[in-house]
Amino acid sequence: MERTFIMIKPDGVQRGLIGDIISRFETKGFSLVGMKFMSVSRELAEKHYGVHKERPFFGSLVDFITSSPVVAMVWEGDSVVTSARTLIGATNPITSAPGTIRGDYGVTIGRNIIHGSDAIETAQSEIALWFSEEELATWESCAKSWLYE
Ligand code: DAT
Ligand code: MG
Repeated sequence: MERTFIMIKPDGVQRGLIGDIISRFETKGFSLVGMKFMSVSRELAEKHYGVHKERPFFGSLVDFITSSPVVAMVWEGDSVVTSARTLIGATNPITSAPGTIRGDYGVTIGRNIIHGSDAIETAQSEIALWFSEEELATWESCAKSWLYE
């Protein structure tokens, strides 16, 4: 089964969207395999967004992610990496489709509520960066045979 890394950013936490966001992944049919509510160190934020370190917004992005707690999660399911990106919506919430998390709740790119891994390999490295093996639970949902043929 595929896994992806999802993070509810400080704005999503502060705006009271944790429950709604988790609910969207649960009702879609994905399984939670790891979750923690945590403050993010600059070192972790800089590693997580390392691919953007030359971009002009890098400093403010790291400031934002470290400004208030986040919810870090790992979700599992068929094609969950791509599907989670679809549930999340386009990077800039002003153009994200209605019905997506960013489309429903955001207005600016620098406050876009949630992160989701962009590819299977990225998901693997982000999961390893944020979680230890012991923090991830391997389990099977009782709904599995009703979700998959
Ligand atoms: P995504 O989060 O959709 O994968 P990304 O990887 O291109 O988007 O960028 C990571 C985050 O950086 C994004 O969620 C918000 C911020 N960001 C991206 N482009 C930005 C910009 N032009 N100005 C300000 N923040 C930006
Ligand atoms: Mg990205």
